[in-house]
Amino acid sequence: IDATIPLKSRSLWQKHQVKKFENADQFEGRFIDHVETTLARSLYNCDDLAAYEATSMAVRDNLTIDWNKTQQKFTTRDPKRIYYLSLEFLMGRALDNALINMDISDKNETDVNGASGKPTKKKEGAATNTKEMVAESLDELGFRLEDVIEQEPDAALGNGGLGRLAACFIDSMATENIPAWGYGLRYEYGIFAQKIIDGYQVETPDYWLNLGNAWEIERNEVQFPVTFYGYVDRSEKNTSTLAPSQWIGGERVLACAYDFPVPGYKTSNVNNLRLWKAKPTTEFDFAKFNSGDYQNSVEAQQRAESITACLYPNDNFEQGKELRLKQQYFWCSASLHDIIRRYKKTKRPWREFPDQVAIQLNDTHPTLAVVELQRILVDLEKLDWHDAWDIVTKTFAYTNHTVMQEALEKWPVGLFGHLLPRHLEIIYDINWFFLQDVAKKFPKDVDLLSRISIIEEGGQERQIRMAFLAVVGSHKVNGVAELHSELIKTTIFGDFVKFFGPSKFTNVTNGITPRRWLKSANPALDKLISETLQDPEGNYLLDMPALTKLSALADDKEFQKKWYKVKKDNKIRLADLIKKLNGGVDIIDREHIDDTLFDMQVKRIHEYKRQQLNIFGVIYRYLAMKTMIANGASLKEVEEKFPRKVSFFGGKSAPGYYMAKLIIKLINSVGDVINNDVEIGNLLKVVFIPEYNVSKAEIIIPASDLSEHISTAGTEASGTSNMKFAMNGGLIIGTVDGANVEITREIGEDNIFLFGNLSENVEELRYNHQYQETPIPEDLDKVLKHIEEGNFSPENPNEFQPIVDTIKAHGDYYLCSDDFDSYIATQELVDQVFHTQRDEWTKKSILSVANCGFFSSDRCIQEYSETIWNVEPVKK
Ligand code: CBF
Repeated sequence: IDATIPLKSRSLWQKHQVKKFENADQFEGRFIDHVETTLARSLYNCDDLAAYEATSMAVRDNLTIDWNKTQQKFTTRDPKRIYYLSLEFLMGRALDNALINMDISDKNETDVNGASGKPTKKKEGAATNTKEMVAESLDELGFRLEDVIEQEPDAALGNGGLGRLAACFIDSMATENIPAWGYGLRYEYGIFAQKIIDGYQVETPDYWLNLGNAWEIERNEVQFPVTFYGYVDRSEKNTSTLAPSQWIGGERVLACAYDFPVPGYKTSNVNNLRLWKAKPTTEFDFAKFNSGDYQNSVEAQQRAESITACLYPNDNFEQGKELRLKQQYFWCSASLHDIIRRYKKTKRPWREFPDQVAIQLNDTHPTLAVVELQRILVDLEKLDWHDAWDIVTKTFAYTNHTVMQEALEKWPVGLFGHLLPRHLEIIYDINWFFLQDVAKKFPKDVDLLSRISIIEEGGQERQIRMAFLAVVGSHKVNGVAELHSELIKTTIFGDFVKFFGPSKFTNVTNGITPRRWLKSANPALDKLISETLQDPEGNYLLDMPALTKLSALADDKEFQKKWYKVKKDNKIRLADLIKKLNGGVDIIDREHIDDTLFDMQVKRIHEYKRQQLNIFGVIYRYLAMKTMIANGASLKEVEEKFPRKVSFFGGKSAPGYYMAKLIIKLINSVGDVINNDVEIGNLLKVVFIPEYNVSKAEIIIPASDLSEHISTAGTEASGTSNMKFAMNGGLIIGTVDGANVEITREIGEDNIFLFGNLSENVEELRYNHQYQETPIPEDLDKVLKHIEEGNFSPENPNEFQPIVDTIKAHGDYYLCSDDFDSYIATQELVDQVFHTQRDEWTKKSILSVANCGFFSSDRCIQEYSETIWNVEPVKK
């Protein structure tokens, strides 16, 4: 259907063209409009929630206007586009971010698609800071912006690092003016909400859409049917799997698009995040209906919606459930059809597809897109197999996020072939051609073929190795930190390096968006930095390496004072949150907050991340303090040896991960004992913050003095919270793992506390544990014995035995025993610097911020654009 408005009607459209609000008065008008018409409320019943909704809709109106212009511009200019496929987007809240990003102070920017269609200049004298302007307006209207922002539920459509990385990347793609769209799923239930009951994690559903969602645009006009099951028609002449084949599907559902505008910082370009929701088709099963089975035919339709009902709550672990595979295909198929529909509008030939389209696979979850594109090209567009494959491999690139075996996706061929019979044939053919090439190149290496094959044989059932398929189907593969990118080349993809050569493999070290993780999360630090750099417009947030100028002030006493004041205020802000979460009871000793080290480990709970090592360290400290007291030391003397400290933990465990859940319980039980021990007073506290999510992180991270990134070397691909802490002036204690390595390089080894074994020693240490009894260091042994005696679980003394056993009886896979002594010694060094050389500490904190510009996700997007996607910014 050509829905274009005839020429004669266009002037009328232009006369009534919707305008963005550009000043307080216009915002207030929009706000009241939305309260009265969209929400059907009035000044007599407008509460904070209604104010949040009306504010968001007014802001969204502005974004939508810019979104339309941006998309029109891209259609006209037809640049190469990048599509970022991610099963997770851990967005957090949108309002504050939008207010910061849509700053309407870019007065000098030329607005290409102004009402007249001619370039126009933005009005002089427009408000300069949208957030302040909206805050003032809301105040006039009877609300506080902080309370209004608090009403928004987190969009928690992700598990952890991978999903949050995708959220940072789409922010940076918009900021960098890259023509980009994100594609994902619109889960009705994001990651579960975590309650802590009697110290145990209890999961409750997070129905985040309960109150509607002001940020999404439901696109009823964008729908694609997606097919599952069925069979491939091999009757008559249709015998070759390489020739166009007909897949007669069984079940059909509809993929419906929901769009989320993604504003960039200081640009009027607005990109798009398109999330799919599954709906039943309008086709009705008349056979069932006629046989009187109405109830069943309705139920079958309702089942369609279950595809996008729930995010799988696993991080770094793959479960192999059919519904998960259905989610993946549903999302890949809808996204590809949408991408192709857009491409076809350009009327370009297929061979130009990779010149116009780059698709990034965020982990192996979207690897089916490789197969689906090959199917579309061969079966529907009737391209020759090899021509199609050439297009496919030039289009895709793949980011690997882990080397851990349990996290690498594999699908049993039986389950896969039942759900996607034609795709299985295509995978076999891809593998067949690939293995022929391998055999040609390495005719004598017999084992190589089985090692490198996309199909794993030898187990109970053959499995499809999705990571191998992603490598074969992509033109570039990248890891997410230097160490990790080297490791993938020598471990999981070693054979592929041999076959394809090393140039296919590259590194793009992760990053984070400084708009959310500095300006929005830490307004006080942002203010101090802007003042110091004489940058009232906040331009440094687009050029983070400019922060190095702060280094010159690292020794300046006056500046250090201001710096420390920011940290202290953030610590108080966190103490307030903890008090609120604790039913109004203060755990943190505010009187001594200056002298109390806030030590944090907030991230998913996982044995490889070693929260257990951290809590063993806490127990060690506690026991040592108790021994001193028992030997007659005064509290003052104890404090000299073990200065004041609060150990914060936060994070979710996958619901089915027994050991991680037990670690949460141990942390809480240790907290119960220590926090109630009057003998040690307030010298040590342990706080587990329930329901760690993006909006809590925004309060927790700026308050940190020290944060722990202590994974077994070689296990954490990158980590991104390490960057967030460094960017907020928190120091790091960490292992030589993931991005800690580059953080050290950037900020200097004097400004980070590294400890532990290196990744190159891990294999040998593990081997030794397997064949010899694990030697337990004396101090760790005391800790483990204390746990085994039931001191933290008097009613069930054996409760934590499984944790102890992982070390004593099961080979200590995560090497806690090997790193314990060095961890404790490094913690002692931390204590010493924090308590006796505070100026030194503050200096390190300033230098961390000054030198962490490299970790802006803008730099990542520049690197991806130049070295992998070959896309260019489209600015004005
Ligand atoms: O690359 C982003 C993050 O991804 C993970 O969270 C993942 O899910 N595999 C890794 O564990 C992190 O190290 C990494 O920073």
